[in-house]
Amino acid sequence: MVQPLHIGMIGYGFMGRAHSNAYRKVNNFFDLKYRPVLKAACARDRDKVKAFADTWGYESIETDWRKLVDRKDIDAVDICVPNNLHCEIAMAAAAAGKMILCEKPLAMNAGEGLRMCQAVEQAKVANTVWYNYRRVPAVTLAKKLVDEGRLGRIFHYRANFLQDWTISADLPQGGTALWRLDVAAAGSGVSGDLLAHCIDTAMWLNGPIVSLSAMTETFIKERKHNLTGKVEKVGIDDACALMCRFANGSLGLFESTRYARGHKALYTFEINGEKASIKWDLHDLHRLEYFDHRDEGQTRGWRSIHVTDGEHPYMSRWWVPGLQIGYEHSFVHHVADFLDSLAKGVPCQPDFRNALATQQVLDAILESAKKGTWTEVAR
Ligand code: SOE
Repeated sequence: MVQPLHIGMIGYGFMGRAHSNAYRKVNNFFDLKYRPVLKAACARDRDKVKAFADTWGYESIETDWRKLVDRKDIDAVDICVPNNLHCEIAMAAAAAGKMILCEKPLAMNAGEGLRMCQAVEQAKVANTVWYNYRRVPAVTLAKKLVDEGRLGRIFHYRANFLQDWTISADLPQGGTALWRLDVAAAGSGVSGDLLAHCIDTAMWLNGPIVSLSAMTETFIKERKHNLTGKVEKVGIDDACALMCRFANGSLGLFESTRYARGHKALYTFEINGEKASIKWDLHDLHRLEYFDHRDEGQTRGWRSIHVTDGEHPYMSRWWVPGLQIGYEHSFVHHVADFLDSLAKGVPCQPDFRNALATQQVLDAILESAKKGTWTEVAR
């Protein structure tokens, strides 16, 4: 018997849509013990949240997240609001005994993240953070190849997340659509928003980052604030360059920016090992490039693996070999894995504790950039 899992969604932006879509589709493609039921959507603007609820099929609405968290008919709370609300909502949800699915980054900083970990661990509620790129099949395949030891000793990890949507100085900061530019709501800029994805994937594939040196820049120093109507200082990092050491002795090089003209969401990573290398590109997300030095010399070269076969991660659930899936499916996979982890009674990674490690790296990045020094990552 499939059991219902009643979802309470807080927020209705881009991620509210991505997650709702995943909840609706997951049982059509995966055999699971649980089925998400879209019980309630919550946001301050009644008309907007009503329209969102109608579009995605939520049974009811709330305009105060505290009411949603207290509702007896909600099993799991999905936090899709700006970063400055993650901690307060998660603490209340854990205290109310709700499972929590929280958007990335986990929190504004590691201090908040730690409190969130303690709250869910004390309440013993299932929890996960939506670092969705782990569940793009080609990225999951990369993890499998690394874990099988095919790359041998790892020397280099290189990643970028490049965008260009904030170059205009006329773009305001703050408010519903542009909270990512407001340090009070976001905590940081590209480091927490984009680099966080790269760091999560990197530590999943290549282990902990132990020390680092980072450089950040805010290219546009002042922007009109949507909430006050005044021109205010910009407190976020517009761009970040990072070099670091991993615990396994490999070197990491990362860049994230919203000022790379022409790039909309170019997330790429490459890993170079003693025996083999792999690389991946979000713009071509169903492919994994693989070079194996053990191949016969004359035909040795980069293989472009079209990750669409039934034997590839998640792909047996979708179409026939050769037909690809996309960005939205990474969220469907995350929900499938979350529901499966509930059935098995195991954590769904990244859980809060795992995502805290990324938060600790993010804190070290901001500290290093501010002080201009090499920084150890606190654990
Ligand atoms: C920012 O533009 C953003 O939407 C991030 O917030 C997401 O996490 C990333 O996946 C795509 O870009």
